[in-house]
Amino acid sequence: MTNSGPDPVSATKVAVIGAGPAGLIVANLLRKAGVDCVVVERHTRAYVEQRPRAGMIEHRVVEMLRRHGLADRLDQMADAHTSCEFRIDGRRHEIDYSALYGGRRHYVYPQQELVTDLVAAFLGTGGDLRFQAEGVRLHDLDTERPSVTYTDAATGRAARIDCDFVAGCDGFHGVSRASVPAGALTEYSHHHGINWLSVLAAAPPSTRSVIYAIHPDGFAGHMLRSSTVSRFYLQCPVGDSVDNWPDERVWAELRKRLALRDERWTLTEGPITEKRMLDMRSFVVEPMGHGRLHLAGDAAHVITPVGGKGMNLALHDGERLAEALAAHYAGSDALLGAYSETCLRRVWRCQEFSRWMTEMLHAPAGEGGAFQRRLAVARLEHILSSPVAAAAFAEDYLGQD
Ligand code: RFL
Repeated sequence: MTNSGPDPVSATKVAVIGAGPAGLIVANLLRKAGVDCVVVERHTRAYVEQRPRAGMIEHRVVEMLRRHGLADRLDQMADAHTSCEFRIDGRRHEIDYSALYGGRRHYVYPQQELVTDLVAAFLGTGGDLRFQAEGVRLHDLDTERPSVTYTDAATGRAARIDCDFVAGCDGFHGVSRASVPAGALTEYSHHHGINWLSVLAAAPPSTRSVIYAIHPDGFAGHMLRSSTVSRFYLQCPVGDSVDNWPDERVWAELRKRLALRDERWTLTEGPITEKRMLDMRSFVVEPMGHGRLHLAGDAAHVITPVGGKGMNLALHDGERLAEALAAHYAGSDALLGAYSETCLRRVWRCQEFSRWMTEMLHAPAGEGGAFQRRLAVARLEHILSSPVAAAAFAEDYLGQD
């Protein structure tokens, strides 16, 4: 993109909406396959490269990034993880999931670092990525030559991109899914009946592996991001607000819910840099596209952070979509025809796993939740005592090949 902005009218094969993990993997892989594409992104480059979100990348996804030469910095910076810890009633139980699933590992690498790498890789090979594209609209999706219009916020100029396909990778609130005619898609949604307070802190991790704590006052999670930053989660009632959670209350509640009964363990605290109330809901749309529009990532499905699957699904969709579009230009539409079904199979598997894990980790506080808490503990004890159950957990948690 130049300072004078893009040409008012341009043509490409694939217009990619959104420069998140899904859109950027589609764009990078299409470029590698020699398929011309243009990416339009609503925000600035600095914004997308600094937006903290996910942090756990599956082994399979890292291998895909390596295959395409997109994992150099990840390989230098990411920590590989092989186990996680559950805390119930103040006692810790470690699961060495890697040993249970062929030595596969998780990689802790913040989402914004991956986005930074994928933006650099795309632009570095001359890719056309247009930031600050305001008012994006999709047209003629039912025809063989759809188009995308927007206004370049930096110059105020209107622009149009004519294309063969649109890859809708603009997240849950994007314009792509909303552009599909009413009734063409079936939506499935579920609210899990809890909220999570999500906290990002400039605090070194107090653990070597992720901690999931089941406590009578609610779930608490300690996630890893880097040597200087940690993410924490606290279960809250639906309708709760960030305003009810001053920093002192956050730390007090984390100390209480994560505490160990018979061991010394200290929670390292630090300045809180982000606090958000997460509405714990799941959503899937079927099929993942309409006409010449194909949806990928959060544009087609959202999943709670339980199990760390959202970004991994977005990258999986993106890989499948790029591969299918490349095959189309090589003369075969079989992969494109199967795209939605292929992705949805993994999406529903992950939704089921995430829901299962949500039920295990949460129970309503107080007397009403006592029965469910016992079920949650029984479920966890099953994984901890049965090698078969533990192996099934490991396969889902690490991501099926
Ligand atoms: P994204 O990342 O939302 O990117 C969409 C991009 O599209 C742009 N956009 C538009 N551009 C043009 N025109 C429009 N009208 C547009 N509307 C939107 C946006 O600016 C953005 O750049 O979607 P994508 O690529 O599908 O990626 C999905 C992932 O970001 C998401 O699933 C994960 O972050 C979910 N998630 C986690 N996933 C994991 O795999 N592991 C984790 O540990 C994990 N932790 C998390 C998470 C999500 C969280 N939040 C904030 C929802 C933790 C949190 C707190």
